[in-house]
Amino acid sequence: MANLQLTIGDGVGQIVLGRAEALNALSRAFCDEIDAAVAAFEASPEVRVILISSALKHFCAGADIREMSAMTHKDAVAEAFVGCVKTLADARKPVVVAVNGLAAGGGCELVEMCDIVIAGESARFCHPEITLAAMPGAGGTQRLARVVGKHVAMDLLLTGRAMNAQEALAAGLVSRVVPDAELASTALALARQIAAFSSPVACRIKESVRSTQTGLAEGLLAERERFHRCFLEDDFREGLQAFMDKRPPAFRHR
Ligand code: CO8
Repeated sequence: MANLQLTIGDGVGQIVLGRAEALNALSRAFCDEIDAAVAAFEASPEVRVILISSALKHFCAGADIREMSAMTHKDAVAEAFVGCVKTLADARKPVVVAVNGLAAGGGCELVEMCDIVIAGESARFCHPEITLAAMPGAGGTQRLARVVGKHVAMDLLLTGRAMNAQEALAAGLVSRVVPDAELASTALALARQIAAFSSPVACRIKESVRSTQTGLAEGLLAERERFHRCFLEDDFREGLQAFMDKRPPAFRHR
């Protein structure tokens, strides 16, 4: 299977994630592919709404931990590394995401960058970065806290626990929950509905709603700098190694 399936129809540009060997883990190359697809759909006059979904049993297992284990602090700073896609959050066109199974870490941040979140009943959302002695670097502390509020965000970010679809709906992270069997059809019908409205108006509504998020850009920069500090810490190396060794980590708190 190719890593991405891209189709355009009825004004909807669909991106189906299918990096099967690592449950859609966001390697740099995979992120580049997704970013290029978003950029192409943003530029295409045939696309008025972007729809993202997964072809696998999970939505996305987050940043690619194996790839990251070789990265130094200097590398991370030099490439402004965030363990997630970079262009999606700035898309002008509305983005609908259909989530099945787990959206973890960078996978959850990818969801948080989208505009309307349709969850199948199997969907679960988590930020397990802390279990690796890491923290989110692509908006997880910023967009999540703005959506679900400080106390729910802290519960998720400081424990790494997963929220199920109903809990995520109640918390405001998800727009609608549907049976898994209806996930694809519901998300596509919704994307087509929006695509049938005037595109400049839909884009201006999105722009206007986004403008309520004052201070986000500054928060994202500060988060990224804090995230990069993890690469200097022993516990982070231990967290990544423990994941790859399939054993619990032994943190030394430094
Ligand atoms: N990166 C790389 N490979 C992965 C990842 C990942 N995030 N997740 C799964 N894989 C690989 C597994 O190693 C496995 O490979 P192999 O067959 O060669 O051993 C394959 O995908 C299938 O995975 P599992 O056998 O574990 O499948 P399960 O169905 O049993 O479990 C889970 C699925 C629950 C998703 C499980 O794989 C898991 O917990 N994955 C890790 C999730 C995670 O912690 N993600 C967050 C990463 S941190 C992040 O995204 C934010 C950025 C911070 C970056 C700094 C730290 C890296």
